[in-house]
This record gives sequence, C-alpha cells and structure tokens, in this order.
Amino acid sequence: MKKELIEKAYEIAKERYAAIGIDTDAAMETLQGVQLSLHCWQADDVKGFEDAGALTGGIQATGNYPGRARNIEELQADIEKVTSLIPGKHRLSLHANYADFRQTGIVDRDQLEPKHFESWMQWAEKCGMKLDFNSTSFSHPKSEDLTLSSPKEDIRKFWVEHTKRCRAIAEEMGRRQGDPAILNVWVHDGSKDITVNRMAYRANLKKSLDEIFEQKYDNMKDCVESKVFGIGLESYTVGSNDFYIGYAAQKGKIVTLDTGHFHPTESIADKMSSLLLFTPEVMLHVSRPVRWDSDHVTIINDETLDLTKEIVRCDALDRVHIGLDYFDASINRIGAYVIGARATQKCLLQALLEPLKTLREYEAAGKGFERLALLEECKSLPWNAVWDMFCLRNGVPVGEEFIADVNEYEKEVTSKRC
Ligand code: RNT
Ligand code: ZN
Repeated sequence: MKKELIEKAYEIAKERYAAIGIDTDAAMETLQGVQLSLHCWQADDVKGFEDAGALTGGIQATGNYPGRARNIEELQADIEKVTSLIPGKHRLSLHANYADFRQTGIVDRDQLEPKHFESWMQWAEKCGMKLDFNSTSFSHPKSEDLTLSSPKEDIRKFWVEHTKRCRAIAEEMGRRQGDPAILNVWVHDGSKDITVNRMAYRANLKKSLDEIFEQKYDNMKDCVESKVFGIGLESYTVGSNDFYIGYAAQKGKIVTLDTGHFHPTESIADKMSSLLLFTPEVMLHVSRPVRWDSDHVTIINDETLDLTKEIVRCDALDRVHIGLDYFDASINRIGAYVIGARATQKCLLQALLEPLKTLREYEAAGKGFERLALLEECKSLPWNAVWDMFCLRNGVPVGEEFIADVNEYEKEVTSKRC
C-alpha cells in the first residue's frame, strides 16, 4: 500500500479525532505497550509433542487443513512468521505437553522440569519474546474425567505433582525473562451425566489447588480458568465460574476468563469491573464461540469490542493479561493467528480512541441522548487510518497485504509438510 496514502489518511484521522479530544499518537503509544499472549496450540491443533494420541478433555479442533506444525522447529518457525505479521511485541503461551525432550529423553508429566523447556527459553530470548505457561491435564493416559478433583488419590496426586512442576517451570521462565510468567490452570474435570457428588469433587479440587499453591514464588503468577461444559462432560463441570471466582477472591489468585466459556448471551466484558475489585488481575483467553465453545478465530465483533472497551474504561491495561485461545484446523493456521491477533489489537485501538472524558461528562450530567449519539458516531470514526499507520510504523503489512505473505509462507513452507 502506498505510504503517502496511509500518511494522508492518518493526518485527516488525527485531526478528526483531535476535534473530539483524542490524541491518536498517544493511543498508538499505549497500544504499542500491550503484549498479547499468543497461544502456541493454534499451530498444531493442540497436539503437542508427546505423541499422546487423540486430543481429549472435552475440547476439539475441527478441520484438516494441511500444514500443521509437527515438531518444535516447525512450531517456532510458524510463530516467528506470525509475529512478523503482527505489529508490536508479543508473548508466547506454551502448554506443558510442548516440552522439548530431544536432549533429555522423554519423561512423564509428573516429572517435568525447567530443563525440558530450556530450548524454548533460549529461543524466546533470541526472539525477544516472553513466555507464559499452562499445565496440561488432557490428552494423557491418566487424564480421566476427573483429574485434580479425582477421588482416586493416585490420580489426584499425579496431577497435583504435574501442576506443581508447571509452577516451577513458569517460575524459571519468569526469572529468566525478568517478568513473571503467567501459569494458567485449566482442568476439564466434569461428568457426562448427572452426578450426585458435586460437592465432593469440588472439595477435592479445592484441596488440590491448596496443595499446588502452597509454594510461594516471585516470578510467576497463577490463574485458574473456569468453563461451562466440555464435550462428553456436559452435565457437570467441577471448575465452574462460581467455584473459581470464590477460590480466586479468597486466595488472591487470578481468574482466567475465556470468552467461549460462558452462556451464549452472557457478557464477559461486564465481568471485568467486578473481578478487578476483588482479584488482583485478570487473564483473558480471547476466542470466538459459535453456538458453543467452538474456538473459532477471534474477529472484530461486539463481544471483543465490548471486552477491550471495558478494559480501557476500567483503566486496567496493566492488570489485564490478554491471551488468545482458539484452534481452527479448517483454515491456514498462520493466517488464523494473524487474523485473531490483529483483530484483538484493532478492538483495543478502537477502545483507546474512545472519547471517554466527554462520554463520562454526558453521563454525569444525565445526558443520555448525547452519550448514545457520541457512542454511535465513534463507530464510524476513521480508526482504521490510525490502525494502518500503526502497522506502517511497526514495519508490518498494512491492511490485507498480509494475505499474500501468509500464502507465500504456505507455498514455501507449510504446504511441504504432510
Ligand atoms: C479449554 C480451555 C483451555 C484450552 C487450552 C488448550 O476449553 O479454553 O484454555 O483451550 O488449555
Ligand atoms: Zn481457554
């Protein structure tokens, strides 16, 4: 795209926004500081490198588009490609089943140590990327319907040990990168059919979490992710929203809100201002549920816009960690990353360009018509010219130009994987 055209459009947009009291350069500066936590698992349909077989835990990556990453080198190459097409600096969120066993030999999940992620840490440092981490209690022979909440003590202990080790790995990542690594704990635990032991399993989960979190760390942060239901686990989810909100509020832990893990018309955006009053920070898994937790690629839609606006309206950019979580195996996977990450950033930019001061003045004065009118007008202000300028300044493709880059990478790299 012509540089002059982008600059011209930006100058006009800048003036247009200035007229409503918005500094577009300041908005871009703020956006520059927001690091998304890119999920490693879009590249390979959540398979990981343990050769564990089918994806379990009630989640599903549907589609069979060719070219998924089959090993660490391919996954790293894909992530490097993705980040070259997204403005700004971002983090990578690894799952525990993506350990590198090439130097160490394979160990089970209750034996994982930082050394199994050494090559990831070195690679991340080389790329200037910080890491986040996730325990993995699915896709494993000991992954029964219940893991951390299991009444079978050997099973429960195995997963407690696994999760403890994940915290130690996150601590090492955080120490090395000089910035806490976020450890997300999501377990699928639940029941397909009616259970008459809801309380007992939840008590087990609480006990397990207490054991897991006993050790204090300085370079990692814990978060817990709830869910409504998983496939084959439709009747009961041990780690429900109420369970984790209660737990996190009591213990000072972070709640992970996955936008696909609530009832279809429930507003996740509305949860921000409540959670932020009672828990230290919030972690997000930005996704796009279509009828269920389908993990479609994130796009600009009302849900994502509402969410980013709430973060900005709560003045909470420094307390909210924005991770992505979707896995679409039906389209080019690199493209899926780029679309979702850029869409999230575009929503954030629109949030940052909101004339909040004026809107709040209207609201305080009871001027409902004026507030609604300005909110409506904002929707069609030239935020996209600011976005184009943001991409230009970051040296990444502007507008739809990245389609050609993704296709080129497919031609040269991913199409050769079989
Ligand atoms: C599953 C949760 C969880 C997973 C990842 C792979 O419903 O959203 O975050 O997507 O752990
Ligand atoms: Zn999630």
